[in-house]
Amino acid sequence: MTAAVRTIATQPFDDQRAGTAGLRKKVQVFQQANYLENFVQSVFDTHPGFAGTTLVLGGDGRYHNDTAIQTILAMAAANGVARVIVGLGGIVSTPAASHLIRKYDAHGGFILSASHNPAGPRGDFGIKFNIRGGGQAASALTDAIYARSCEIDRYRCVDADTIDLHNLGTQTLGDLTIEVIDTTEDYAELMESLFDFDAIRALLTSDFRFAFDAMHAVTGPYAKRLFVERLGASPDSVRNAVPLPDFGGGHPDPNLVYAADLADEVITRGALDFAAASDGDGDRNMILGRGLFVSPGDSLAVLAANARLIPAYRDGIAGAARSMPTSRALDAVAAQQGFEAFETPTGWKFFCNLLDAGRIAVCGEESFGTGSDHVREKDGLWAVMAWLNLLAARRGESVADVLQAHWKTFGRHYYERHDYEDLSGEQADRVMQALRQQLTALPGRQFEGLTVTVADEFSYDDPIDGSRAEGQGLRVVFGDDARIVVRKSGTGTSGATLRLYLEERRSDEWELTLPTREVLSALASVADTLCGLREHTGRDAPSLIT
Ligand code: G16
Repeated sequence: MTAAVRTIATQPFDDQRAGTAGLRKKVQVFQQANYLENFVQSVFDTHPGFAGTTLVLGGDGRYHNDTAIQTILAMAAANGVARVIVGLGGIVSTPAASHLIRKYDAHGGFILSASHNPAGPRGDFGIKFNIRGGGQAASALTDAIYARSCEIDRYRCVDADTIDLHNLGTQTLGDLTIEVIDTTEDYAELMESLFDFDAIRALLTSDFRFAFDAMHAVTGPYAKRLFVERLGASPDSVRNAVPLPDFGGGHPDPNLVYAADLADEVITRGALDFAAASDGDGDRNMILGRGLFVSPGDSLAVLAANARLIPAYRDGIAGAARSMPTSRALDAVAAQQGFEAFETPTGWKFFCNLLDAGRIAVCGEESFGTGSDHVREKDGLWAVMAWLNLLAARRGESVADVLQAHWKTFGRHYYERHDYEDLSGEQADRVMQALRQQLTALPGRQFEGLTVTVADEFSYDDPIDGSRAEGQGLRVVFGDDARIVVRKSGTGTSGATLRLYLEERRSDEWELTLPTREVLSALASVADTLCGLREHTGRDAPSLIT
């Protein structure tokens, strides 16, 4: 049955430019009349070829997820989409959405999430559009969508009753077919095609003490399906497994601050052999081993170095990539093992061309993101599975054993990120400017026994499509020994967040297990001297250190 298409007049909003990963705003912003509609119609208007194709739709289950899905379904029907695949309950993790787009050859997908940001009526909401192939829209497309959103004067929708998202099956809305599917099944199958399930099952059903914390966000159902149903882990090993609209009032950012209880259990009390957590939309991961935290940069380097232990990479990897602020632990592995290493700007979208071209197989970021060429998003559960596969293959070795052997071979890159949150835009700009104006004078100068070899503003020329991204962060490099990086976050929803990244490499054996804070304190002082952090922010300390 054809549903009548209505054309609704609207006025543009001037703030729909995508950040590092889509459009993220307070829920109240998205609740304004026509706000979501304008953005979605701008995508339909800008990106050709939706008519008669498939779209993937879902989100991390946060507050406003259901309402937004109903709106997008009514608009998809009016814009000629033939089929929308929606996750049961409207829930699809970001990596699972990327997989579904690839598996069902969809023209693209809308992923509704503000990642790890808190949820609820006063929390954050977000939307991003992923293209055919599963990757995030590249900057050229997000710029075009933004330009369209600045001039939009109408959107299309059909009148529709509420679509039932809570039962599996097929419904129609005009000429649109809506399929509600259980995406955990597709995702578990994908994992089974990559990893040694028998070996991981043997590990998880032994006396190995394991826990995964879904933080009341999207990964709960996926983790239950994988670890408990497929791999035999005990049901209580998956914690906080029910996705809640407000994430249980928590902050589902898997790091030592927001997953402090788990960290205490594993690091301080040594009560588990291995534990992990994921974030709101399931793309981030934190890895913990008995007595220690695995920094995201180390995790990426260890997985790249041990990739051959994973069935999907048994022949080795062609290359790997990290974002510029991510520690150079990966580069040390690439240099020794002879694979290509790439340094890209912050934002997973910059990995996608390299993944599509087969130039890299694994990639990762300091912001707790790790992934591979199996999808075009970072994938929290993939990282957990990769570590479990590694530990199963190196049976008898603990996470600490694996890390110590790694550092002995490649050196250790001590690493910290200091976030200054809720600054004014001017405060953040003053810090950036203080450093920027010294860049040309820095090479050759010495600080705390370290000599500056390079000081610049990072730009990136994509080797696949030739596009150029400029202004991607300031970096002061002290050869292979250390680095200071400063940039402004592109994911916040209030004020400006400044990120300071500190990295120092040590390779003598006695220096491999020092407290990170101790190693990096001199470098932090150098950064303060160079950027005038205290002076320009008026803060004595960062808001958050990860
Ligand atoms: C997003 C991006 C990541 C980026 C992170 C932090 O992750 O996908 O590539 O590293 O934000 O970005 P920024 O430093 O600009 O705030 P997520 O997990 O928030 O979608």
